[in-house]
Amino acid sequence: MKVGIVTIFPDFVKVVKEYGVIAQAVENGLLEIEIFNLRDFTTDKHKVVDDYPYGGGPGMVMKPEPFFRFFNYYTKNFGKPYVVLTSPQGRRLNNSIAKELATKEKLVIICGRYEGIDERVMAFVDDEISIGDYVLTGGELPAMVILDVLSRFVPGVVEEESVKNDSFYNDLLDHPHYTRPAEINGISVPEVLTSGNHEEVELWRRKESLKKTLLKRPDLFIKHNFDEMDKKALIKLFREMSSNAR
Ligand code: 58G
Repeated sequence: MKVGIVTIFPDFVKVVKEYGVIAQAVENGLLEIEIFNLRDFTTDKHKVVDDYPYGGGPGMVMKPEPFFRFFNYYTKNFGKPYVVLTSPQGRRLNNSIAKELATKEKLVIICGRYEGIDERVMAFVDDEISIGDYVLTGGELPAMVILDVLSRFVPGVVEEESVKNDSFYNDLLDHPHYTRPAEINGISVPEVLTSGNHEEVELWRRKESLKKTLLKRPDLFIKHNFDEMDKKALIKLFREMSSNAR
């Protein structure tokens, strides 16, 4: 999959492809990330990308011409991309939207700055996405968040098992994790995890997921579709909670 990010701060955005799982995915050819400097698509000596708003008012607006020249350049060279604009007015990002974006062969994410973008650029925009109900100084951090979350759904980027875990059970919070040593500061790893009983481990993890979700995110808990393992885990959890109360 090919992802382009259009920004006036390419150095700020480029770090997203230089670390961890995303860097590996780029190395393995699973992800192709290209960062475009919007100023490269200006024609004037001073590479101006903003201008005063018609009608007056505070702040500046991103000029349309550099975007038009970018879309023209991109489409001529690579074909028509799916274009996302990061904005507080967009639909709220979640795993399911990320999964959808990960199916696009060519994705372009536009990072806005200033007060906004000339409305005529919207003719090229397929999708507006927000990462939450707050206003940032620019769309670069949302673009990096979108790239990060969608990359987990590009086949081969993270282990199949962990995507499966995530997409099947993403309406529940994660269970606790432990690694060596078996005891530290007088606190031991739960016995079941060292028992070697895979089924019991699975059930314990589900119980802990359900418990954490119920306590921290009751909104997610009530929406959850409970399967057979959930029911077994819940019975275990209720027993445990009521014996703690006695
Ligand atoms: C309209 C108005 C379009 C995304 C302003 C674009 C971007 C928060 C989010 C803009 C953002 C989010 C101006 C600065 C968008 C630009 C940018 N803030 N919640 N700020 O995802």
